[in-house]
Amino acid sequence: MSHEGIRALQLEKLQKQVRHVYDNVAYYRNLMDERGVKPEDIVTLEDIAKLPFLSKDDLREAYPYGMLATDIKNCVRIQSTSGTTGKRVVAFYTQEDIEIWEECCARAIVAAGGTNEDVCQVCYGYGLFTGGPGLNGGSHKVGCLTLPMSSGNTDRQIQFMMDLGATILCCTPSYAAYIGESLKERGYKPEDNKLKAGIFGAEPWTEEMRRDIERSLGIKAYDIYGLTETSGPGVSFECEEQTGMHINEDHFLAEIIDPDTGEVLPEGSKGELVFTSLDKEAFPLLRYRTRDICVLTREKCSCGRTFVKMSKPMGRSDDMMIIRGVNVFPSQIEAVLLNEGYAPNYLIEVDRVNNSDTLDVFVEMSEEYFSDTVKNITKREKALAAAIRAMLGISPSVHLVAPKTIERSEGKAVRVIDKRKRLGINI
Ligand code: DLL
Repeated sequence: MSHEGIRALQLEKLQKQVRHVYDNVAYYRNLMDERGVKPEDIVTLEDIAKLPFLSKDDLREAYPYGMLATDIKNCVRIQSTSGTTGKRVVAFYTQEDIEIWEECCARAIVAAGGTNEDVCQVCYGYGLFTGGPGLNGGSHKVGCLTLPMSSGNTDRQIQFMMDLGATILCCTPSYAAYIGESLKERGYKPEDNKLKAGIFGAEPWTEEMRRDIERSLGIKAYDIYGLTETSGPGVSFECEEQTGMHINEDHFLAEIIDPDTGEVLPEGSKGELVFTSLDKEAFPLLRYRTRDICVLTREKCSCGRTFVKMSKPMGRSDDMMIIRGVNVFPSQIEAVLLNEGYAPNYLIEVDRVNNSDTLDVFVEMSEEYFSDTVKNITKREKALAAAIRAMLGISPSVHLVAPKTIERSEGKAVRVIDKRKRLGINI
């Protein structure tokens, strides 16, 4: 489709979508009314700037049903963000929403060379996380033989991969790297497997990591992006040029804004990515702030696709980290510490060792605990690690340290040291 054709389609869908949201979502209608904007004020695509933004905080406030734009009887599924046990983001889907989502994932598989002759091994997590269900549905739509493996149990992954001749692998890039290492440890060479492509996303990864994975598995590795709030993976995907991800613009309208002022920035600028879902029925978010920082480009792509391309996310405009594929806010860890009777003197250290993320939490003990036996301190560390695991869903290493040994700060406290930055990973 020509750029003009895409814009015309987007405007038509946007006008319909704004009306749908205004009529059905009281939360957003109030935001629009506060700004004095009505659905009929959207006359051109640029008029989208008149609409208010939505953020994760709005979704938390409206939890669980406040953003639902259709009757529950029309919804057939929910998916949810990883991580928090508090107010998660819960996204709702009608059957039509699922069809479109899976179509977007199918496009990603086709762009990676997938056809109905492929065997597609999906080892993203299944369940509430969108990765497994999204790529599973996309793989069905392409007509691939789908292996719904979910994550973990690497022995079984390798057995099925080799015995059934998987040709496409879908998982997080860190898990792909781990599978590569595990194959090598078991004496396999890259040419021993039948894989030709991998579709990897859900966390930041570098070009170096791409080359590593490509070498160790003997494949071409493609990036895929998405977030629960916009339905999941498949908002954008890489083609064979591997120079950014094409956004499915017939379903999502992308803007880049200045994260501080909210001002819409011209194409080519680096800023925060904002999405409007153009045809979702159940959970249609308008101007949703992703907090992902990136650049959009409309340069002609050799693959022939005309959809705009987004760069890999270059960081975030909030303090969310992605650790082993799980979204983690430092405030969640702090909440556990306070709950467990510790003072908020702590330091979180994140690193990536052998392609796997590590999470270390250093916490000061009170004078009273400090005089404890080593056995008791170890017991306390284990209990705290279990409490953090219960909150985040991933296990940290907890280190209780002597009182007053964590550096105090005079300004903003430095709570997080993300050593993955040395690898060029900005999370
Ligand atoms: O991670 C959806 C997904 C599943 C995408 C499988 C790709 C593959 P959430 O758990 O809601 O959804 O996390 C969304 O993850 O805002 C980004 O910060 C980050 N993210 C997702 N894909 C990429 C990627 C899924 N390819 C958040 N590169 C987003 C870098 C990514 N970061």
